[in-house]
Amino acid sequence: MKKGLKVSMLILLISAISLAIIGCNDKPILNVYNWGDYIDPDVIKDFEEEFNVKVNYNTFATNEDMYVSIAKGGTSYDVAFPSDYMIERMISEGLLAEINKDNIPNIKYIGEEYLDLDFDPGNKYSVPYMWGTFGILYNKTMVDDVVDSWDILWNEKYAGQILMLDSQRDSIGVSLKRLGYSMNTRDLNELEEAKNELIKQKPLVYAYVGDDVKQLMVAEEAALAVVWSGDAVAMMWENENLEYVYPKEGTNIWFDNMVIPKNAKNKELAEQFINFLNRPDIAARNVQYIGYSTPNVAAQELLPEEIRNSQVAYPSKEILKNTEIFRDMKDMLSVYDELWLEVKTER
Ligand code: N2P
Repeated sequence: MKKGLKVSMLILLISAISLAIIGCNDKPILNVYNWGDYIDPDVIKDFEEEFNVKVNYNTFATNEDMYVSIAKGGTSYDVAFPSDYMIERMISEGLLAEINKDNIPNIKYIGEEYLDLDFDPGNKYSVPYMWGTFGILYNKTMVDDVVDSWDILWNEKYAGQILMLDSQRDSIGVSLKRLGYSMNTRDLNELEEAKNELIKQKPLVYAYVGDDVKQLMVAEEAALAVVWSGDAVAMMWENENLEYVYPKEGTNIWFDNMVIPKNAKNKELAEQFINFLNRPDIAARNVQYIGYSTPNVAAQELLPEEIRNSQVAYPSKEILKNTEIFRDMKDMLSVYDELWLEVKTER
């Protein structure tokens, strides 16, 4: 074969292969950034099929990790799922795009108590996804004291059997609440005291955990853990010795909403995804998979009675009265950051 012919055949072959590759990949891509263990994978598949798109799904473990990737990272995400105080911060730093509600008609299914909250008045930048509390999950066969106070997490009897959340606002919040202080305190003496208590507690702590809390508690490798309510529900499905308690000193209530970062590449598709997740049948299915509490009233009605009536997922007004929502600490943020760093690096 002549050299010229060979070269043109090679070019032809390369173009055919590239065309085939492009052909498979020409679907619009939605970049999603969510907490680990926080969606039913089939819900993503259904969205991909129904909208003929590809979802790139990435996960994070804490609000702070998510913030760093979005504020400083190179990846542009189309949808992310921060909590209340972090949404407040991202709005104030101009990191979020305004959401076009015309593309989210399913927002009508959200209960009004989950809308128009202080961290995002008018829901200009965020649409509710899940909400919950955190509390103490304990194993009834491993703990013989009454569990009704954060104090039990400082009881030496349970040394090596206590799990704390590897999440700064949550763990600092536990320590502050136990001392009778606000989880949003700006008082340096209170913060110092909370820090010293966390350092004092450290030898009793088996580990600071994220999603691995589930495996450890279900396998009965620890007796007591600070957990988010939805994870408590999911763990109680797996092990009937587990019980969730709202400590009497009070706890945190949180709201995880969906947002669109300002540098999103596919804003309209992001809005379609947010709308899809608020379709009552989809939201109900998702909740039954992950265990968390939905703000979608129409979805709540589709849930089996044992979930709908669960005090863990849907606590009474009485319990909710004794909860506090995290606020963005703004100028005090570095104090909280430094405090947590000291706790984590203390030996
Ligand atoms: C799920 C994480 C839940 C987030 N693994 C609590 N805000």
